[in-house]
Amino acid sequence: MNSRLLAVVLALAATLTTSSPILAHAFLDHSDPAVGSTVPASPDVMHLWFTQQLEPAFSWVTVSDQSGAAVNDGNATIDPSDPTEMTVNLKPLPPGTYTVKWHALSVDTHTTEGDFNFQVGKG
Ligand SMILES: [Cu+2]
Repeated sequence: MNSRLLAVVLALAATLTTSSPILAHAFLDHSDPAVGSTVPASPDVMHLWFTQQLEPAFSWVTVSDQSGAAVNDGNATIDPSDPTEMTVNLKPLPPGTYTVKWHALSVDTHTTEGDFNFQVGKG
């Protein structure tokens, strides 16, 4: 194989490996409380739904207040009957802004992560 052909093959391989698997990754589909939403009262539980099934041992979520203190009560759990749903209990939340950070390992072995805010209003 001459060097010009090799360069073309390598460029094509790079394109395929960076673009093709993206649709298969587990991204956040929606949550409750919803991304960016304001809820009137402290929710007992945070639900996150993903676009793909998750590996429970390597997927987690934390919820923190504006000082950075964790307000999730225990670790996240993945619903065995619906492995696209991750749930975490919450401590009682005073009015304020909260940050949700999630990390997901999907069943195709790809990891993704992200964060978003929601607010608890004054009721
Ligand atoms: Cu993937």
